[in-house]
Amino acid sequence: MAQDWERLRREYHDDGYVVFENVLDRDTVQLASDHVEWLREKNPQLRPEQLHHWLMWEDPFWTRLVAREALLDLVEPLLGPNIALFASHYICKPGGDGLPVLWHQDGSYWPLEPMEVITAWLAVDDSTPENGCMRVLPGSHRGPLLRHHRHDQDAVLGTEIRPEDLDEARAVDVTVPAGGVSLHHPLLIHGSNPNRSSRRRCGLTIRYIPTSTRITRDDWKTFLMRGAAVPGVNQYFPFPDYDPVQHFPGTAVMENTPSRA
Ligand SMILES: O=C(O)CCC(=O)C(=O)O
Repeated sequence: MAQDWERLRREYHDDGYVVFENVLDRDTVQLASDHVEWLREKNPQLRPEQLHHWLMWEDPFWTRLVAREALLDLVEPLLGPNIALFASHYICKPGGDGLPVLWHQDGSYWPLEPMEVITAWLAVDDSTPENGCMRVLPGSHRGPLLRHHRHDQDAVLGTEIRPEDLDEARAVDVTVPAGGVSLHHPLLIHGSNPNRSSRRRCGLTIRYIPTSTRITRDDWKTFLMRGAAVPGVNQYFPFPDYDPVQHFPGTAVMENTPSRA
């Protein structure tokens, strides 16, 4: 679907985030939803908010999902034509039991030089205040990286910006219908409440970098999504082949669906 690139640039620049609806088609979103349940069954030892990128490295459905043209089209106006994947993580908050994400800035965690990266947050379910949608402090990406402290709460991340260090009254809810995407800046202060509803809230975080950004950890796998690699910066891995015995069966189905809604 044609998107409003001017709105994208303006809101991302001014507010540090922007929301687009109907980015992926219904069938692909349903496959992603089934994929999450498949992953949860395969990894019962993990909290469903912690379905992390190392599970993606050998997963042909996941690597192909994050390479959908409609997603890359959204980040290209901001990152340029040469795009790689840094990481991806399903944060799936089950109804009644989903953990919060305390206030943080992504840029405090990541092994990237420079910190040029954009998160695309794909709503696998309708994401609303009731089921713990993302909350952001608009414009906070134009401020500094704040101090993050360790805490002892049951939450998705182990550190937080303490509430007394920010103006929580300025927070806005980022409501995103299933199939929509919010983009956010690595310095944007954001988080989310626990899921107190009976409805699952699953989002897929996808962290895209320009190929000029170096991943400074050796034990990392990354994939080239679009355009060209910069020589000497990052090693890109081939997408894993699909094996119907060990992989999510929806992989074959998705390969036959259009990459743009
Ligand atoms: O899914 C959430 O609730 C939070 C997402 C988040 O913190 C992120 O994408 O950086």
